[in-house]
Amino acid sequence: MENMDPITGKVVAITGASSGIGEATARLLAARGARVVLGARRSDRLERIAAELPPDQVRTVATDVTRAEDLLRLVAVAVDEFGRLDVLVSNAGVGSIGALADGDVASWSAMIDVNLRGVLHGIAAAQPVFRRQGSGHFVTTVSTAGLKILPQMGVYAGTKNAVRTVIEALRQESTDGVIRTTSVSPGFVRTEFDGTVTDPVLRNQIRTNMDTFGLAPDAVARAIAFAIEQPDGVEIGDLTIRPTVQN
Ligand code: NJP
Repeated sequence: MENMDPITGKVVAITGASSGIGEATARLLAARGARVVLGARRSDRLERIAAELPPDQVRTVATDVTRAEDLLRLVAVAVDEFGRLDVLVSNAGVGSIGALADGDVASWSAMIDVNLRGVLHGIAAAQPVFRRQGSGHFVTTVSTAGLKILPQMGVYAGTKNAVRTVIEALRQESTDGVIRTTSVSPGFVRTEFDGTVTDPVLRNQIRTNMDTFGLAPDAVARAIAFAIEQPDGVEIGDLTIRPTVQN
């Protein structure tokens, strides 16, 4: 149909859809006619968001990305309910930020499980579906923390840059035109992300930055939509979206 929004009708599964960037992305894509499958652990939040979207365009799936089987279920719900999966937005992430001297091995491991293993679980779950369909798009939220390395953010940035590396390999393994990949690097965005920072001083600093100059989550959602709305043959590989005043 002429003039139809290229996002209309797409089936998009989103992890970390219960707040922040994931929620904003779900709302924006649904408003543009996409069918969205929302994944996160907080089902109550997912249900509240879903209740505000057209019922025929939304499904929710309780999803812990550290569990490979949960990603399989998220993808299966998209295929069972909407007939296919066009895009997986792997957006769930935590920020256990702190000095390496803290030696907080438990928090590092938990963060690796979400930020890196969680993305791998999504690739493993969605890639067979994308290949069967002959098309599919992985959009992954990484971070400007991986572009400009800062103290206290080493392990967090490490998880995000590990993901960036995996996505680049996936891109090179997929130059047959079936799979598109996009890495999205946000700077400070006003979300609940500070909630996962354990160190109270760092948490306050990050909250202050977010509240002072952080972007609205919708700014990142619009960048994600830009990558998704491109024709199949056009891959937007990397997008960096930061507040103009962020150093
Ligand atoms: O933060 P927040 P953002 N399984 O806390 C989910 C990156 N980023 O929107 O499970 C499944 O509002 C959690 O859901 P729930 C950041 O690294 C941000 O800012 O219900 N989901 C929630 O929906 C992350 O990758 C900034 O608790 C899990 C979501 O993740 C992405 O942006 C800067 C989960 C987090 O939403 C979205 O974060 C930057 C699990 N095990 C990168 N654990 C920034 N905000 O400034 C967590 O460079 N979630």
